[in-house]
Amino acid sequence: MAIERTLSIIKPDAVAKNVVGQILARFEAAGLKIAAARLAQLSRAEAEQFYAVHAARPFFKDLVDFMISGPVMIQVLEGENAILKNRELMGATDPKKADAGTIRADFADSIDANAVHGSDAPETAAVEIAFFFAGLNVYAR
Ligand code: IDP
Repeated sequence: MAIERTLSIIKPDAVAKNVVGQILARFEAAGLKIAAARLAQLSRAEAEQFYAVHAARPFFKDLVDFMISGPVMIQVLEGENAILKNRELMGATDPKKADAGTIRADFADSIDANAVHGSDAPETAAVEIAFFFAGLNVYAR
């Protein structure tokens, strides 16, 4: 099994609900280690660039508005199969379709306000980690 890193964001809805600790505890309980972390208020330009792949989608403006509506908690998770493991912990994009016991099933309200982001592949993980942690320490654990 490969040790991977993935980029995780606890979105503004979950930060506002004060469940950052509960979500981080799920990552830790699943064996994922926090290799870097910071709380941030994204600018519109940052959010637009981060989600540029969705720029042509009808929900793009709502997604950007939501992502800048309050602070987010951004972390690098490290561990065996971290990318897939994180996606499994998150659950489906639409919380109504997310499996019971997943973060989105337990903490998300809608497909717009869906509590967490997680990289979906090694290539996107590398780009997303560099986007938020360029020049900052990421610790091998
Ligand atoms: P993911 O976050 O599960 O990887 P993506 O398809 O990459 O899902 O979409 C990025 C984000 O865009 C989602 O987390 C969600 O917040 C938002 N989104 C995706 N599809 C829709 C939609 O059909 N309506 C509204 N928002 C959406």
